[in-house]
Amino acid sequence: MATIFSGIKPTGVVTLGNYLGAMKQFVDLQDDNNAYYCIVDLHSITVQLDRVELMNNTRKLAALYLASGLDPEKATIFVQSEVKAHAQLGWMLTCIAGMGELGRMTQYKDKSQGNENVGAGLFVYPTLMASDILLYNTELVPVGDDQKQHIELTRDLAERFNKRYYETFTMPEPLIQKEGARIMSLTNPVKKMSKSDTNAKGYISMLDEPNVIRKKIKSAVTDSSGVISFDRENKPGISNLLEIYSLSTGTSIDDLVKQYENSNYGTFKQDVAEAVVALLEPIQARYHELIDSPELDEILDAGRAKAETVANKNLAKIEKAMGLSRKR
Ligand code: AQP
Repeated sequence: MATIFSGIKPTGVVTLGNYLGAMKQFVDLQDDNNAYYCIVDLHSITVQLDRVELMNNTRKLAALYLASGLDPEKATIFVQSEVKAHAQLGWMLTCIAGMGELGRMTQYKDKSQGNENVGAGLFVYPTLMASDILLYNTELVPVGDDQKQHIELTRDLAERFNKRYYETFTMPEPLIQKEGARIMSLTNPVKKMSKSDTNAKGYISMLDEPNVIRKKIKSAVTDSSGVISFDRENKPGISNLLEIYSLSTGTSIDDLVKQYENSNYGTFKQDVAEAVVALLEPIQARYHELIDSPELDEILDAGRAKAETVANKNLAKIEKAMGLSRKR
């Protein structure tokens, strides 16, 4: 049994990429582990968001966590900003992080590109993520592979803290799946699918209506060879659809390639779309039952209380290790 922590930013409605790369694993891991799954709203304010939209997104994400199969009896589900220790430890870790190492984070480089007024929050984001993870003595962090560099930084900060002060932190390891670790944009399959993409055709939201899903997959960018085979470099669009299809149905990519040997892209895309619709329809039905229910608030309140107890206890130890306590 390992301690697990992971989170998703409520910057928009979660995508099929977030689900296949992260959330699906969350569900598989909740049975035999001590799992914490967070809605990391403090991370989402690193970009400017409308306040009401953010509140709605937070609630939607909580409902989608549950609708996807997360069970509050097994996992602790909570909102990051409600457990104040995250921000406190985030500041303490910011003070031991270097400008150079933060500047090397590819996500920061990508998101700040060409923007001179980029927010300072985006720059220090990885120290808050380190705080989320280290606060619970986390051993495993299930993430998509875009987050690998941030986990490495978390380990560096933990090691630095342990050497400089006391042996305080557990070293976390990333848990990245072989398949689904990077679902790509439907309009530009060399770029990852993102919920904040300004072009909604690039992503499938977990709440897209079946006909919207069909349309988006039908217009997904592919190539002109007409052959259905897996080759990420030369056929990124078809390879991405094969991966989505495989993860949505549990059929291996090799079997799908054999099955579609003599098919055209039109038939293949239609079947991919139906597989995604079949995957998301039951999740959406459960989501609609939960979104306005008092049960959702009760679950989040209980999750906050549970997370807070562990986080506050650990924060007191970490503060003491750093000298943030009065000499009596
Ligand atoms: N395209 C993806 N394929 C596989 N996994 C993905 N993840 C994100 N996109 C993909 C994984 O989802 C988890 C939650 O991510 P996040 O919301 O905290 O941040 P993100 O990685 O920046 O996700 P987005 O959708 O791209 O958000 P925006 O557009 O707001 O920046 C993580 O485990 C991530 O790896």
